[in-house]
Amino acid sequence: RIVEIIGFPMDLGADRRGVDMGPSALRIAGIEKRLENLGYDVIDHGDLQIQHRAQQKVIDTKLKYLDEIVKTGEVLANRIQGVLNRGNFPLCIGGDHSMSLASIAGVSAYCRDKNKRLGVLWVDAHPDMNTDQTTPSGNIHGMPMAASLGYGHDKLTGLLGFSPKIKAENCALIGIRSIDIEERKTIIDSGLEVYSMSKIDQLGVYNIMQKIIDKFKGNVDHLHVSFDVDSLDPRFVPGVGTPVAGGLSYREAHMIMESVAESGMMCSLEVAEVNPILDVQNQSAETAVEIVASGMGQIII
Ligand code: DIR
Ligand code: MN
Ligand code: MN
Ligand code: MN
Repeated sequence: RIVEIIGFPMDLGADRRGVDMGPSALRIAGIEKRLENLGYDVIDHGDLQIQHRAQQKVIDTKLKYLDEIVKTGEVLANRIQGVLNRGNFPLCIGGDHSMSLASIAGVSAYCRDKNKRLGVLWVDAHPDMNTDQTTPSGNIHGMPMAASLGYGHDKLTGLLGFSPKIKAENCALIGIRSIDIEERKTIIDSGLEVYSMSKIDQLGVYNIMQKIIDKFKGNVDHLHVSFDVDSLDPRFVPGVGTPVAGGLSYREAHMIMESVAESGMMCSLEVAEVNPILDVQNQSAETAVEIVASGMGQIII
């Protein structure tokens, strides 16, 4: 099986600087070798070109850097479609989570062509369900889940010319512990299944993942996993722009991805929000690489 890595050094979707170095940090942490050790052939395409902040103006403070995010997002979406059409596995490495608008658009376009039902597992401290109407920050990395479901600004929901990209009933969110007040209304309206940290405390990650996978098994042909590394507790992953206490333990994060691997359903994966500037000795990227390996089938014994 061939894994094609696409780096998306996007930092226009969030306020804290440095997340554009995420793809480099993941490569330095040995992502390619790790996958090769699991038996994959790996093609690393390097990074897509994204204009720097210094070359941009903030035009709309409710949707900061909208045009460049949409423009580069379309490029990424097309590239992912290409990987899937070749029969290969796309692994997108970010970059802030606004990347997901594009990756999900690309995967969704592919699924539409091939008549496959798309499911999304969203692992994150945040549901990323803001719209231009509800955002407290104007940062597009807080909006990709909403946009994929058809909520928000036309330019975000309309990527590749169709909307919505996913159905709420085919999505599950896990690790959630930071929801904005207005954002909550959109979540309730959508009917999304949200497994908060509190639910994880009650039921345990293993049981929740069995439930999620069971549901996907009957309804989904292509599972896309979007992994925001701030889902982990900041003790393990300090290198993130928006750390939130009370996150996934190291083992809980692995358990999520081991369950995904065991299901055999994952057909595309992305890792977002690694920020080496805020990190200690690249440990966040190293942890992210280990988690990717778990998702791609690495098991101890
Ligand atoms: C916050 C932060 N909800 C916002 N979102 C983050 O700005 O919309 N998502 N950090 O990963
Ligand atoms: Mn190689
Ligand atoms: Mn996120
Ligand atoms: Mn997050």
